[in-house]
Amino acid sequence: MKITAARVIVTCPGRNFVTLKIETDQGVYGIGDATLNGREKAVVAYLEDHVVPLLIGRDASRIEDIWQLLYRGAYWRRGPITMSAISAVDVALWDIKGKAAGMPVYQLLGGASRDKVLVYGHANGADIEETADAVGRYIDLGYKAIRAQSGIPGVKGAYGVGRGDLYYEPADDALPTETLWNTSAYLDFAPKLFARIRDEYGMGVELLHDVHHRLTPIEAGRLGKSLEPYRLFWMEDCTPAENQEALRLVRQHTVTPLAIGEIFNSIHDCRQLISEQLIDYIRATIVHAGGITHLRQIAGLAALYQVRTGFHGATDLSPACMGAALNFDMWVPNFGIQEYMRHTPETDAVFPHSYHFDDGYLHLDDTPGIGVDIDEQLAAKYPYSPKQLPIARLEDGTMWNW
Ligand code: GCO
Ligand code: MG
Repeated sequence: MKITAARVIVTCPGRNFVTLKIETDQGVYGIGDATLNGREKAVVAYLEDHVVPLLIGRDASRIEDIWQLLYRGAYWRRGPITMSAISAVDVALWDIKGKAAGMPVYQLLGGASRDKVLVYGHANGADIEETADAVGRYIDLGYKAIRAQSGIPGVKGAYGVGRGDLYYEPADDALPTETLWNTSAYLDFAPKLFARIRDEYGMGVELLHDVHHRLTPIEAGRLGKSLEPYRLFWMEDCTPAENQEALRLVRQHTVTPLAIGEIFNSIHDCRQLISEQLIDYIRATIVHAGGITHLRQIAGLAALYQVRTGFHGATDLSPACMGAALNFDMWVPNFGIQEYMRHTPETDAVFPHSYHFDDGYLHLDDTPGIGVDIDEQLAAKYPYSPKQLPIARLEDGTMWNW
């Protein structure tokens, strides 16, 4: 089966998505997500200028060889742009292989290890009361696991406070929104938030929290310790994790489970975190970490150390990524949880998909491939629109981590 064409489709049904579509001489095609939030055009150029010309005429069934060609052959390894582009090719080829075999991708990986995929949703509010109410609404919707984020008194634009309840979206048009950060206010506030939520809803729901790279290791240790009474499922991205060793200090101070990795793009970003058991969940995901082919290696390493998967699944990862992730989640032995931020109805219409939410889980059917398509005519109605993620500064103006 020969690759005859590969095209990059950019669409903005509320937010930008980059999709690679690969066509073959047998009429079977596949799609893969290549969206890198706020830096979308860099991946478009990488794909169009440097990857697509290499694909034409190749055997679409040789997924591993094409992965190695794009990784080794570029000479310049790793990095989010390269790895997002490789991922898009990889997923599109798995999609093709599944369609050609008449099987969902999880069957090709080794078959289902579970019947359905546990997900967590995002409850957020401007203050503790609003956030507690939002948690209640997610419980009513059937969610078994809920991430809670709240506005913090004295912190303008705290991370995670959305503009809508079900459809949180942080990116803004053109220039980045400037937010403020205050670590002391946050460290005092966060335990009060979770005390309030546990007080109202008891221990029967899993609670998660995203620190979004804001703390130093010793601060993260303090936060984890202060949240222990509320038995979090995980505390996410407590420090920027370029320095993997730093997590040792956090571990020495808390038994709150740790999840890291949504901005990682290679196994080398998390090798030490995993092999020293410095984290409990690895969040690297299909679109930014080299596709199904590379995630299989990361998950295999993680399994040796009882680290489980918890893939990133924010709205800036397209339904094509979600379809690939869910197929992976159905198979991977050391599955933990899958993040699920609902896409808007406009996005769902551009990407018809076979997965659906019911009673706290996402469910897949037997649709061959990744189970997600793109409606190109509809996609064309939503042209690219420049977007930027917010930035954060301390009160004296110092740049901080958003
Ligand atoms: C998450 C993430 C997102 C990111 C976003 C950036 O845990 O879902 O932290 O909210 O901020 O994906 O593009
Ligand atoms: Mg996160």
